[in-house]
Amino acid sequence: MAVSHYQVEGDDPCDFTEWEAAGRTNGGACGAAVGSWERYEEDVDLALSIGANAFRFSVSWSRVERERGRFDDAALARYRRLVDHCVRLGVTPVVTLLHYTHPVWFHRETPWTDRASVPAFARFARRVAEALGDGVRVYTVLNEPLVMLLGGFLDGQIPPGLADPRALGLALGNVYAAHAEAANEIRDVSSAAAVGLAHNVMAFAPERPRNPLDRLLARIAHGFYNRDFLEAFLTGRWDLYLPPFTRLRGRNPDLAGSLDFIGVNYYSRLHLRFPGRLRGVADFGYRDRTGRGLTDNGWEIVPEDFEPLLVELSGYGLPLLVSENGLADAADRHRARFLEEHVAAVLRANAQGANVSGYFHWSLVDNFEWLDGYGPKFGLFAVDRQTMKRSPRPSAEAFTALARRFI
Ligand code: IFM
Repeated sequence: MAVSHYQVEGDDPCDFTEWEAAGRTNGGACGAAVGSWERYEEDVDLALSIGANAFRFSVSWSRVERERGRFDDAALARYRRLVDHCVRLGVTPVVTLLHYTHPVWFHRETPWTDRASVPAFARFARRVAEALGDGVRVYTVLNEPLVMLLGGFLDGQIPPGLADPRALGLALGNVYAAHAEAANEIRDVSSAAAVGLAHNVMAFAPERPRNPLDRLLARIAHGFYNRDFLEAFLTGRWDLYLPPFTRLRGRNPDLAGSLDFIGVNYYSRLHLRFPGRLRGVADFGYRDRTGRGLTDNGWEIVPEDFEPLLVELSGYGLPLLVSENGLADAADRHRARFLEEHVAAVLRANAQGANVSGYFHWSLVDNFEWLDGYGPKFGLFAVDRQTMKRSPRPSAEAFTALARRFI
């Protein structure tokens, strides 16, 4: 089961809070979220009650280091209690160190475009690993770093809100280096820990299946988004092409060998059409080509593309973990079938040798969905945000049935 700090904890001033205050989101302020800072143990109990045996959460950098260089022992101790609770119940804690948000000082003092970001992140990683101790055996250090980089440095949709390919290139190199150094720190503190990342993977299709340019763009998007960015973690070298004119190249020998496993966040498929009418070389969007209907936030449901993606990524020779998979579905019309079909895709991939060793559903509870606020409902449990009461949706039973079969 997966959650992330900002989306559930509440009252955590950080760069995203400033973004909300500046009116840069469509969905309003995060505010109290769903109160998990006070309810994490209850949330783990809920996950266990429906059959989960692992709990993926993230540590809030802004809580732990609200002021640069001053670590908050009480915040670290709170996460330690969460880990201890998981361990006591036999639920494996899986910890992410950067799930989109940063302390307010970060973009001002040590932004990703500056090499100083690397030791800043590595120091935070070490402090967290020391505080959480050996109870944590699995780290997905960065969550969806490519989404963070494209959104923050090319699209300008999330902090720091830049649209500058040069800044993107600098930030990319430093994010890679930060991962490598954080991996070293974690392994130094906790030699048994497995280190990975949670990589957002998309299926890409040509909008017009016979159009050669749409097909070419879908191939380029797949290479760039699903493979080339990830391969740098294995080879220590990157050469990323973003049509029409952006090429990002670099190397960092410390990056090679910095992963013990690859976490895969999979949700949907994008259809590409040349030329882009709005901007760039292509328009891309979701279409209901499988006839299953779109999710509440308009995403296509495509379990059939999950299997080949997993098989392809398994070619890198590392174990895979499905670190997120889920959908926005307030009425719970699609979720049970979505779960069953995606787990079936994992099993088929494994039958072809993919070595997927776990599945995390996104999400345990409804939560704050970034730019879209509290609109999309991803939870197996609905949350009444007045009382913070969690109530299972019917699909929680489908999750339990799968957990009984496969755990
Ligand atoms: O809610 C997000 C999560 O923070 C990162 N992966 C995708 C989810 C659904 O959009």
